[in-house]
Amino acid sequence: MNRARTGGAIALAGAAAIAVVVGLASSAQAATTLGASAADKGRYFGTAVAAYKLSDATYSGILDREFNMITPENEMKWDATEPTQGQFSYGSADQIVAHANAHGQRMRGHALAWHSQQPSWAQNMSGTALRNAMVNHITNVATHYQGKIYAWDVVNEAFADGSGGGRRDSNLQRTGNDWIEVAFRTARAADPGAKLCYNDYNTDGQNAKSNAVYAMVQDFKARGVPIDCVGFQSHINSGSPLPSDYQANLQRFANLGVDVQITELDIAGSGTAQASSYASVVKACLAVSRCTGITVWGIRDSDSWRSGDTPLLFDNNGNKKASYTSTLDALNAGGTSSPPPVSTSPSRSTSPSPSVSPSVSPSNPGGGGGNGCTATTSVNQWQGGFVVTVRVTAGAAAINSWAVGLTLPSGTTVTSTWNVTRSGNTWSNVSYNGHVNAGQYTEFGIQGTGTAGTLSPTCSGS
Ligand code: 9MR
Repeated sequence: MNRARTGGAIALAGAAAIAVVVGLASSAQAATTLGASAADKGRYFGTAVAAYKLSDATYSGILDREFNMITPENEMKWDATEPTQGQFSYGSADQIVAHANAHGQRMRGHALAWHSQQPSWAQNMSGTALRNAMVNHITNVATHYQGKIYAWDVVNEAFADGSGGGRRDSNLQRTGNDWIEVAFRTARAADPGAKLCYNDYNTDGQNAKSNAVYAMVQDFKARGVPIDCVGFQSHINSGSPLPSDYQANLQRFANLGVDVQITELDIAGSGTAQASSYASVVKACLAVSRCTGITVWGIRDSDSWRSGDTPLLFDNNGNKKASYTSTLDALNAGGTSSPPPVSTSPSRSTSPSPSVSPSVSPSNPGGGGGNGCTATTSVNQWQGGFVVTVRVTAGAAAINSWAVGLTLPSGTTVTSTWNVTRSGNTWSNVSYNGHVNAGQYTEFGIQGTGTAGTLSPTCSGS
């Protein structure tokens, strides 16, 4: 039924011997699995995986043949990993990570902070208690998987649907608008090598919701909040069709200086219509150099969260559908652009002076003067905790190292820092951010408990 072969394979069957030889030679060059073909383009092809299905030989057979990236479908969510406050449970997620390690697959982590699938103890929390619980959760989970995750969905689905273009109301949102950037800073501190993504649905074309996400990413990049990638879930159906500006939307985010990834692709339908939509998504990703990979949200139609829509690439028996063939063909047809070189180090925050000034407050005037640099601080304060972002701006000449004098008030405790080394009240550059060009800046961060108050940083550079 769905075992239709490509035109090339059909041609092989009826061809003369010499043509068979030629045909074999060319088909040996085209990759025959999704993962291998994506890898030829410097990208990955992944799937969501449920730990309890790994013992199903058909399921794991397809997984290990076709896919080189895995997202746990539910096993890394808050309810699964911290069912009781402070007691972490990693069994099912660890099982998936072990499978990935054994089969050369990489991992996308999903998801550290989300309004949904919270354990009941967190659902019942608010304010400082919830904020601190979120930070503790992210710190523990990202630390447990430190070095094992290619990219984390740090925050999932934080924006509202519809034309309003604002944040979704949730218990996390009510802890303060800065909850998203605190989540990203916390994740960066725990696993500096993981790419940190914001992930959402109905953001696949330009609309009020994706515009709001775009503005957030732009703001984060301007202020040095660590964000590396944006995930576009791409759950496509008749109520949420594939937008005509899908590629353009990916591109405009990429132009902000983040990777883009298609994170939960499924397309309701069947036959050639579905197959053609899958090919369109693949082509769009290949055409955007910072689109680093595609993940489908399950393997067989029967594995889908909405199996009635038959939205995946394999039928219930594990046979390849027409959509599989169109996807592989589109991958093999290839893009002309490749993604940027893979880097395991965190993105640097050194960048030209932004036109956007920090929107957090208070922002203290520069301190120090002299010796080539000034330091300013922006404080995000919530009840019981804070993040201080310190900006080091070079003067009229470039500097190769810097040290900021900054004393935090008594009663505060530093819980994490990023992009800096500390010795008492002196905060110095790390290897990758000592050099700052004239008039430009780099930023580092300090997270802690207590009240940061008004800070008076000094700066010396050389
Ligand atoms: O596929 C997941 C399903 O098994 C869960 O029951 C559901 C619970 O919320 O979450 C599904 O995955 C969702 C993903 O985590 C976030 N984006 C939407 C996905 C489909 O609902």
